[in-house]
Amino acid sequence: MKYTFSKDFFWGAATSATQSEGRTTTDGKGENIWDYASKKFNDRFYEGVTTASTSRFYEDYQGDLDRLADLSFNSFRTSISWSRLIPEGVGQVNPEAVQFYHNVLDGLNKRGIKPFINLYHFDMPMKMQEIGGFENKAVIKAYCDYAKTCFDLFGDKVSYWFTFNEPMIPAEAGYLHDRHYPYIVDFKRAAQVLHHIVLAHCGAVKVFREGQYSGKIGIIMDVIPVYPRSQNPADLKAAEMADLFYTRSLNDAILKGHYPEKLKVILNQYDQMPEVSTDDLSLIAQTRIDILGINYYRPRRVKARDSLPNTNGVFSPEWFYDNYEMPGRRMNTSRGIEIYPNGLYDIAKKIQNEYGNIDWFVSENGIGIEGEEAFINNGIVEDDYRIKFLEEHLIALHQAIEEGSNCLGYHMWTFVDCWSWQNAFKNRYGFYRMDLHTGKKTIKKSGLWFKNVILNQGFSL
Ligand code: BGP
Repeated sequence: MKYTFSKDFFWGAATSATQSEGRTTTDGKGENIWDYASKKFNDRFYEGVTTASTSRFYEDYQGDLDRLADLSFNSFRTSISWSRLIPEGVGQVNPEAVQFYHNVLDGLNKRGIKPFINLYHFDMPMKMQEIGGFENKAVIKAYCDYAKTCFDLFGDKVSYWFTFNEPMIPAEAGYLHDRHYPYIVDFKRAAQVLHHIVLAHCGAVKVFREGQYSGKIGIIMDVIPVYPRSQNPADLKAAEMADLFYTRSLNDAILKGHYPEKLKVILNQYDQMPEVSTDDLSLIAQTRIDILGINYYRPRRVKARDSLPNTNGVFSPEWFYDNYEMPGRRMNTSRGIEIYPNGLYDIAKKIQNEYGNIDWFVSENGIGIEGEEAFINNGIVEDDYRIKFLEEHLIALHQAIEEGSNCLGYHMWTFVDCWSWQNAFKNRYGFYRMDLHTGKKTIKKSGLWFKNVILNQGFSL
């Protein structure tokens, strides 16, 4: 069986500024929440590795761009670091950062690799966090000004812009689930942050449209498909609630222009409604994106709760469902998540049927494995598990495309092993292995396999 993708299909990989460039100290970069938290709350990070030790993209970008070209990528996503470009979050622009991003963009374009540029990948400048981060409306304004600065500076070199990566995460992980700084646990504040991120997204799109910049603008979202344990009404209800809180809340706002009515009712009932004005709602209603990126790693399986929630505790979407460990599920034990390739097909169908079949692409998909050195043979990581993972996900995607999904490309997470938000270098995701001691980057078997897929516009099985 041959799986062929269109000639202009986007093939590439994604990374982010904080995870690849890292904290550098002599070039005018301001601190962001990760630079701060990985030092101050060092024990929350695997082996205490901070943002100072990443994959050295800042120093080695020319080498990395050559590596991308070696893989025959035609596109590549990274993000601009807000705190590198504007160290205080507002005001003075850092000339060294301007030069650096020009060099990166020129280097990509020169190699025929389309830059997909994201403006925010979890990396709030510390100065902005000190005044409340996205809880404070002034930070929305600062973000929109930063977006305009990026469009003005780099607009003629970028054809695809993205306002945010996984906008749910800074709200959910930073204000409810204690995973990201500022480690606040308070649903209503998380909801306020999420709403303000939606407004920041809308504001940046507005700036982009008004400035008549060339290219397209979109957002990268994490749409975890929800599967109920069974067709029992209680399980179906649990799935509906998980979907409502974690997917439809954001997706409907971004893709349909309004929040789900049912969510408002529940939030009011539990006194968890954030401040939302009619002006906010009309801005959301007017905002449309050109392209959607979808990050997919795992499904979400749920069931009806086995016990009553502690209603004296913190309000949480988990009051309405339990996570379900399906017997027989395939696990990536390094990260503790299920592998379910068909989820990608289901996402594609959802976009096709519920969200107007908008142009989209897989903006992240990948498998992080602990202890990959065990698979090194003759100096190369023989990551057959990653090749299998890719094949299975691409087959699911191919089927959806055959059935009319407007999927324009596939980006893998990631091209060189990189630092991760809590796990630092525990799980490796790259097409290239990074030796943490020497900094040497060596292609893995999956990188060679992927290059062949690109050259052949697909693969046979
Ligand atoms: C995504 C993020 C990436 C990346 C990836 C892998 O959600 O957008 O930045 O980190 O997940 O996850 P992790 O690094 O937690 O293993």
